[in-house]
This record gives sequence, C-alpha cells and structure tokens, in this order.
Amino acid sequence: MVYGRNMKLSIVLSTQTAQFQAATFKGDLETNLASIASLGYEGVELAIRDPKLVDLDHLYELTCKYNLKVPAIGTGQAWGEEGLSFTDPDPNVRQAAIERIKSHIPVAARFEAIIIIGLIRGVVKPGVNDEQAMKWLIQALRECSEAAQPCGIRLALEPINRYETTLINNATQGLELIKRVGADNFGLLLDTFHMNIEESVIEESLRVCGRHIFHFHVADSNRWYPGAGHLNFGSIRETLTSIGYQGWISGEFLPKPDAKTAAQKSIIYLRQI
Ligand code: LER
Ligand code: MN
Repeated sequence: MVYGRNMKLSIVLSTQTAQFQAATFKGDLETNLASIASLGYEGVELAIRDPKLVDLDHLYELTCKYNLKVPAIGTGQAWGEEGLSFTDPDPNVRQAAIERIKSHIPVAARFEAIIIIGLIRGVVKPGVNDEQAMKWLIQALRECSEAAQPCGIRLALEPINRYETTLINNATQGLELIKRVGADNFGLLLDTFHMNIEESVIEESLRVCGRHIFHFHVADSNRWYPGAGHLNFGSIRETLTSIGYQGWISGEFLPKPDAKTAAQKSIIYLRQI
C-alpha cells in the first residue's frame, strides 16, 4: 500500500438483503455501484451469500460499467442467514459449508478476488471441544485452499472479536492457524474494528502478521466510518506501508447516518491522512 491518494480503497456492498449491519451498502445493486464509483472508490467488496443467487455475468458487466474492481468476496452470510459452518457437529452442515466456499471459486476467478473466510468458520458449539473444532476447521481450510490454488485464488481468514465467535479472535491465533493449514494461498484479513477489541497494540500485530495480511477492513472503534471514533488511522496506515502491504483497504462500517454519507466521510478522511 502506498500513501494517501494512492491507497486502493474499496467498500463492502451486499448483493442481497442481510442481517449483518456493517455491510455498508445494501439494496439496489446498480444504484449502489453508481454511488460507490461517484464517491471515488476504485473497488467494491461483494458480500455474496450464495453464488447460485447471483447472475455473475450481469454483476461483472455492472462492475465494469462503473469501473470498479472487486478485491474480495465476503461469504459470512452463509453462516448469518443459513447457519453453514466448518465446525458444526453435523457433518452434512460442515460439508455444505465447504461446498459453498468452493462454489465461490469461479466468482473469485472472474474478478481476481480473494475469498474471505469470516463467520462461516463457525463457533465452538456446545458438546464440541476446542481441539475437535480446530481439526474440522483446518481440514476444511486445507480442502478449500487446495481447490482454489489451481485458479490462483487466495483465501483470507478474518480474526473476529470474542463477542461474535469463539474461534480465532486475534492475530496470534490467526498466524498459528496459518502454520497448521500450511497452504501458500491461505492468509489473513485483518479488520481494525476487531483488532481494537482483541489486539494489545494494533501496529505491533500488523508487523507480526506482515506478508500474511492478504486483505484489510477498516471501521473506527465504534464501527462507524474511519474518523468517527478514536482509532489512529495515520499510524495504522504508516505501519501497513512500512511492512510493504500492497493490498486493498476496504471499508466495512455501519451505514450511519446513511451509507452514502458514511462512505463519503470515510474516503475524504482516508485520503487526507
Ligand atoms: C466481517 O468482515 C466481519 O468483520 C464480521 O464482524 C462479521 O460478523
Ligand atoms: Mn470485517
């Protein structure tokens, strides 16, 4: 990543209705893509619950029409809306989660995007011990990384704060998981909102994760747009630059006071720090 004006900025848009509140844009696809492009974003991160539900050609044409790249595909709604997870005690649910992630590979290949592994990893359910859940998780991640590898597609697991999951909350656990999965195309997505809750010093965790950071989410401490809370984005940006991060900075924050205003405030703020 490079300084100020040259940061590659994208923002999250859900291609369908979703309970997840921090998907900044939801609703009419073309209207939202037009808004995002008009605000100066170069990319849009697509949250897709199930690739079967989207018309890929149409989606691709629309992103081309508005000159937007798609750096990453979010997949967490398969958990949020359908309960699919890599760590469910029911093997059918685990298998369905694996198949769902594999079904994102052609979508990711079309856009040259990263596939995000967020909450589809699941939580440790009652009656399941932590090591068993971890084994299921590692097995699923190996299988998905292996399937994505021939297409040149990378997967990024997002450490998510303790109030949302019991599996992989911080950077240290994320790095340990990377070692255990052992696939070059498997890395991390770090999100400043979760880092603010879980990391002792955000900049230090960024340095430790280094080249394993494949993608980056930004929201301020209150999950509003950057600049609305107390995170030090100047220092975060400098650290990303110093470790040679070349990826995207993707806004994933609450649509407050509304999506367009939040997206506009964010891009103005991030461009001037
Ligand atoms: C998704 O990127 C995320 O950050 C999580 O909070 C989803 O619940
Ligand atoms: Mn996130």
